[in-house]
Formats: sequence, C-alpha cells, structure tokens
Amino acid sequence: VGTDMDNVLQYTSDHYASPDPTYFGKAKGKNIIIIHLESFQQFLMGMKVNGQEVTPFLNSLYNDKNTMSYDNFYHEVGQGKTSDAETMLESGLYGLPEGSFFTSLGTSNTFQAAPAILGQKDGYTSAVFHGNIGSFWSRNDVYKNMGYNYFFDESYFNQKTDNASMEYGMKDKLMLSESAKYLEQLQQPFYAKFITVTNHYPFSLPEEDMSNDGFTKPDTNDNVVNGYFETAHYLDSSMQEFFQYLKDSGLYDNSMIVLYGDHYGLSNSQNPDLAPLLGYNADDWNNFNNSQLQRVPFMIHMKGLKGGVNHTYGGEIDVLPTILHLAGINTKQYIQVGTDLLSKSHSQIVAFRNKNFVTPNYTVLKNSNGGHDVYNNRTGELVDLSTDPALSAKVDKWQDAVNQKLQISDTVNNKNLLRFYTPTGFMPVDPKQYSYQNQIN
Ligand code: GP9
Ligand code: MN
Repeated sequence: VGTDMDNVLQYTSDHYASPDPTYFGKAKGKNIIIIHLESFQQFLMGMKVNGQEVTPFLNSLYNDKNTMSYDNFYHEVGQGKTSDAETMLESGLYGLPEGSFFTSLGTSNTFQAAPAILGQKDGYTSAVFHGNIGSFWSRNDVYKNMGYNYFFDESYFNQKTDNASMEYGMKDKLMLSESAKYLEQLQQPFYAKFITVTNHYPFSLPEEDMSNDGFTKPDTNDNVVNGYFETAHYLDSSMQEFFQYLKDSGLYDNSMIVLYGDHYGLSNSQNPDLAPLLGYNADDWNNFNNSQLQRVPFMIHMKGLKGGVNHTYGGEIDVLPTILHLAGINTKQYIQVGTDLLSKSHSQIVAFRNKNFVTPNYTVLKNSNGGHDVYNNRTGELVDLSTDPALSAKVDKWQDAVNQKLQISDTVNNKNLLRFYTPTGFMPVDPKQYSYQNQIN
C-alpha cells in the first residue's frame, strides 16, 4: 500500500496544473450551483429543428457575455452513466471500467470530495436535489461519504399526483420549482447540485408537458431520436424558469452556476438516424462521428465573469480542479487526476473510460484488429500511421499517458487508498454525521 500511494502522489504531483491567477478565486465565497443536464449532448446547442431552436434558453446562456462555454468538452463515463459523471465532478477520479463506482465502492470508500473540501475550507453548506428515490445509484450512502449535508430526494417533494413523475423521477419543472423553498433556507455560501431527469431515455414527454411555442419534433424513423428533441426542449424551458427564479430570489447575484451534460442521450446505434439532422449521410456515418458526439456542454455562468466560447479540449474529470480554483481553493494536495481547464498547463488529452482518447488534432479509437484507428479531427479522415512514424510514436506516448491516468484513478478507487492519505488541514469525513431522513412530510 505504501508504494501504491507513493505512486499516486508522485503522479498527481507530476501532473499538477497550477491555477491561472486571472481566474483563481474569481468566485470566492459565491454560492456554487451545479446543474446536471441529463443526457444532454453538445450537438443540441444552437441546433434548429423544423426551423425552430431546440434549446433557445441554453443557447442564449451559451453565448451570454457572462458565460464561459466550452465546445470541445467530452463526457467520460462508462456503464455508471449519471453516477460516473457525478463521481468525476465530485471526486476528481473516474468511474470504473465496468459497472458503477457509486454502487460498488462508493458506498464504503473514503472520499475527499467537493462538498467536504468546500465545507471545510470555506464554510460551504452542501445539498443535492433530485426527484428520484434516494437509493437509486446508492446515492443516500455515497453522498454521506462525500460529506453532503443535505440530500433532497423524492420524499421531500409534495407533488405526488399521478402525472408528476416519469420513470426516473419527478418532472424537472416540478422538482426545480419545489426545490426553491429548501434552497432559500440553506446557509450561504452553499454548494448545491440539481440533477435533472426528464431528458432521459426513452425520451417520451407526456402530452401535457409539451410546449405551446410551436416547437415540433423531427420526423426520423426512430421515435427515440425524435422524442429526444422534445424532452431536450422541455429541459431547456425548465432551465429558463429556474434561472428566472434565481434572479427573482436574488440568489443569482452571488452565485456561480455550472451546467454540464452528463453523457450521451442517443446511442451509437441510433446515430445513423440522427445523422441527416446533423447534415450527414447516414451511410457515411462511422466511429469517428460517434466519438464526436461524446461532446457535452460545459458552461460556467456568473455575473461579472468574462465569457466567451473556449475551444480547449477537456472532459468531466477536469471540472473539480477548475471549480475549486475559481472558488479560490488550492488543489495541489488532493488526489485528483484531471486538470483545471483554465490552467496554462491543462492537459488536452481527453481520456474516455474505455481508453480511447481525443487530442486537439486527433481522435484515437481502438479497432476490431486489436490496434487503433487514428482520425484527423479536422478532416475526419483516417491517418495512415505507417507513413508517419513520428506521429505513430506520439500516439503511443499519448496512449500510455491515458492508460496511466485511468490506472492511477482505478488503483485509488479499487484499493480505497484515500483512507491512508489525509491532506494537511483536511478532516476525514464521518458519514455517520449525516442523515437524509425526511422529517418534514
Ligand atoms: C436517476 C438518474 C438516471 O436517478 O440519475 O441515471 P442514468 O440512467 O442516466 O445513469
Ligand atoms: Mn444520466
């Protein structure tokens, strides 16, 4: 164990990316609101269907002068889907190559995660809002290990009428509007996460929740593809309502709001039906195109923040150091394998959970012959590595870096190594301190 931990510490110290002083502490003491946009992919941004924008509010936010938006930000989840995305954002470590880290190890492992770090370093109160039952993905155990003060699950919400919920929980608009009464009572500054769910497979929005703004879904051969645009449109409108609430309540003025898409909504098998809507011929659709659709939105919005669309390559593993640095918290001593997206030394090699990866110029995907295919991002063409030994050597070097990063993370998680390492000034989290039982209803 000694050597394992030594290797991990060596790795994080070698790969540490120091914060850019322009951004460090920009959001110091602000509330931090994380909005988890379920199954929301980047291609939706700015897209029109039947002449109408799918996500008009999020589009305006994306282009807002106070939003830092990313257009080369990738999801990096495996089978753990939502829970993997949460794992990365909260802990700075990946989910597992198989299964869900939340349900297998997250219930017992030691964490040094966002709620505890922000709570201990800067007095943040932390809370999660989610309209599903608390045991889904073992959240009610995992959040205690992360040091979340509150978890407002389905039992905290009153709207239990027949049509208030769908398969994975309460409809977003109902969950978000009813969260207000709890959010307003949280001691500030708070770190609050809202996990939306209506834009979830199979993307079938009930008639009564459809907008009356004339939006009509596309008409492809696949109903799941068509429905995706309708539920995304609903999610967009629920975000508009939520932002309006934040403004009306005054919380907006002292909050940094972070939005991200957790993972794909449409799977590779559905992408050929989606292709024509994106301007592609379904017959030409290939694995490179699939990998491009792993992009999800990442936006940081705050009054006074200098916005713009940032083309830096990165992924979900990079969010925690980015946010902590904005909050003015040093990350050097924490075991996090991503790097601050705003740092001059941020690594732009984006590792997918299956060891495929993307760099600003190339996309490298395992092929069925046990080797890998290298695509040129700009042209989408396959690169012939046999004619370019220099590039071939680089690809091998990048692949080693990707493998190492995932392996370091897996070692920490599989061996529960954080129980042997407590950063100076950090107090281990005692999950017994937290109870999420609802005593209100
Ligand atoms: C359910 C939700 C969905 O509570 O967060 O998880 P997913 O199926 O996307 O992993
Ligand atoms: Mn999800």
